[in-house]
Amino acid sequence: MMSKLIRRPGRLSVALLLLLLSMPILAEPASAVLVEDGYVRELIPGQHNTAAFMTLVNNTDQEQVILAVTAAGVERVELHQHLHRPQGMTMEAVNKVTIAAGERFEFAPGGYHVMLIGVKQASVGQLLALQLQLANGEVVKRLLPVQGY
Ligand SMILES: [Cu+2]
Repeated sequence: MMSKLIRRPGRLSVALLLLLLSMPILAEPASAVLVEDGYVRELIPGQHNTAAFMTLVNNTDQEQVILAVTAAGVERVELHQHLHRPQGMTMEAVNKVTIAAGERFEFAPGGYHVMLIGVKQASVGQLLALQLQLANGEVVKRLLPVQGY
């Protein structure tokens, strides 16, 4: 009985955190592009590069284009894709990402990812502020949680 009472506040604060994370979307007029399930992979000690993953949802009936991404405390952000080459897996920068009308675009391990280069700090539990610059002029801002491997 005691342990249940102790665990409960933890669950409540997770629910509260999720609610707070989802609030910017509810409070602002709907963006042309929505970010779902976003996270940043924790920085391996001694390394300075990592990646962010998420699903982008085109909320409009027109094609949407991501031109650039910036992140707080990160020197350079690039849009990357993984490629299978004879010499093995390699990654390459792309200058934009296009999401067809009403479609979804996934940044996922082994595929497209948001490459974070020169990251000051990214440890589990931290939130990283990411900004997506759309071709329509809109800037989509999102706080992404840092997750472990
Ligand atoms: Cu990369």
